[in-house]
Amino acid sequence: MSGEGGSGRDRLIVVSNRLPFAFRQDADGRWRAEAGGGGLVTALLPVLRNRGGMWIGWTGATEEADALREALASAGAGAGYRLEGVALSAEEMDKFYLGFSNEIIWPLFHDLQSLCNFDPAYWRTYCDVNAKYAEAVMANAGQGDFVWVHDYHLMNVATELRRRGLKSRLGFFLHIPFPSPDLFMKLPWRLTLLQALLEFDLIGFQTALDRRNFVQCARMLVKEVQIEGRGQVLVARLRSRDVRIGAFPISIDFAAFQRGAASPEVTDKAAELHRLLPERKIILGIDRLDYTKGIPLRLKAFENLLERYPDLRERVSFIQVVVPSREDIPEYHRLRVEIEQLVGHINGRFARPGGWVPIWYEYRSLSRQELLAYYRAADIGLITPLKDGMNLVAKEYCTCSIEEDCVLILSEFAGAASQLYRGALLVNPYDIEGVADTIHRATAMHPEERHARMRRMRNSIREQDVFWWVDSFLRAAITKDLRAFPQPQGQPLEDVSEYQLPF
Ligand code: GDG
Repeated sequence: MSGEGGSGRDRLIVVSNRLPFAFRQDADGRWRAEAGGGGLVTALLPVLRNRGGMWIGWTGATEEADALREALASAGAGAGYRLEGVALSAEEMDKFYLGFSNEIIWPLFHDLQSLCNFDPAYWRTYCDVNAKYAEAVMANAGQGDFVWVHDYHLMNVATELRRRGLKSRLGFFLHIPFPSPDLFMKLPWRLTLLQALLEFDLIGFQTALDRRNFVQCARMLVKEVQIEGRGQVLVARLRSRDVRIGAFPISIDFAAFQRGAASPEVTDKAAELHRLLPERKIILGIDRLDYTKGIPLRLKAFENLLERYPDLRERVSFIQVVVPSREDIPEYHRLRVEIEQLVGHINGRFARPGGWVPIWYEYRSLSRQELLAYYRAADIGLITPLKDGMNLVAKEYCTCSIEEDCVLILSEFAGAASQLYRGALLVNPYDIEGVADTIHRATAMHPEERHARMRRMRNSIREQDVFWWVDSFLRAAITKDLRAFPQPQGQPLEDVSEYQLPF
């Protein structure tokens, strides 16, 4: 089967929870594909097209109709690679996606153990669903193909593939953080899950800190494991085989974002925002609705700023965009109510009749053009997650600030901090007064310092864009000599024993 649909060489098979298209049914019963234009798709597209490849994932539907299969085939033909749908029932979605993935792994891996619901039924469905994805790979992969599995929904796929006898090389990338041993040890299925990850040939993390956490858990739980090496990719030696373990900070298509931000439409929209908010420093927060993003604490920090620095009243406007996400989960609904109450409270407290309203709040998804205009217009990017795998909004904000005349305030607990720490003002998102003081400092920063900091960050994102990320992951999987992998620039050189926070 190797080479089918491609150039005859070994193919890349990408496996992720969802396909990069959302399939929706029209009133007349026809399925329509909407491309989800995320950075991952853009980055993988050239490789999928050149090597020939396939993307396996859930279609977004709970049925397997012939009409849906046709829509998959035609969307794939248009995209230049094949799409293979995995069908999930409503119950599977409930226990595998909402349950195990989002009520256990998501909060635990973001250090929020109190939000976990360790229901044993979730684990069983998680394994069954991972087996379904593995079946879809088995039906399509040839022995020479490289299978690249993405994210926390699918950590058990390699176990299921090996059980079925697949010999292909298997890679895995975790988009979210990997927790410290203290937290990981709470997971009732910790050993099985860790061994499942070690069935891959290459495991990729966002940062050296995530990788260090994983290595420590492996050392605690798997007696025979020996970790060797320095630099970006380490080797875990097990009895019968080696597993590579790397840190690969994900990134964005720098050139595309920069080009978009410089377009006349975006330039006009950004100028319009400044016209609407004359003489104001614009502070911007953009997040998916999620309790990991730290939105309520950020609002409290902004309130604290207005309280303690009254001279900034009427001189700053805080635009907070919250993008709807996982709305059917009660925890997320409660979070939305909390955010909206806080916004109402702060605006009620400080707004001037007929004049200044401190927080401009939007609960919706922005078009790409609007998103770029907001980035371009903002004087201060305020990105304060409690914990985040990387946080691409931070990188996109810097990239779109083409005048390099603005400031990024970034949580130390975002993966992006390990790359951007030499340019961003780093904050502890739990420190309400500290964040308020940092916003104050950003409003008063000298233009020369603003430029120097922004330039440093933009250069680093330009050098390590999303194409660099794909390339370094795939090279780490196939290269013989790992000495070709020095630590990426801007990140601390370390081996596992001497890791320190970079700031
Ligand atoms: C997970 C990890 C990791 C946001 N608002 C709008 C919009 N966006 C786009 C942004 C950005 C993406 O969504 C959000 O990416 P983040 O990285 O910030 O966060 P997560 O969604 O939590 O992603 C994260 C990431 O995976 C990749 O590995 O960095 O840590 O949690 O690209 O541009 N796009 C549009 N309108 C919006 O209103 N069009």
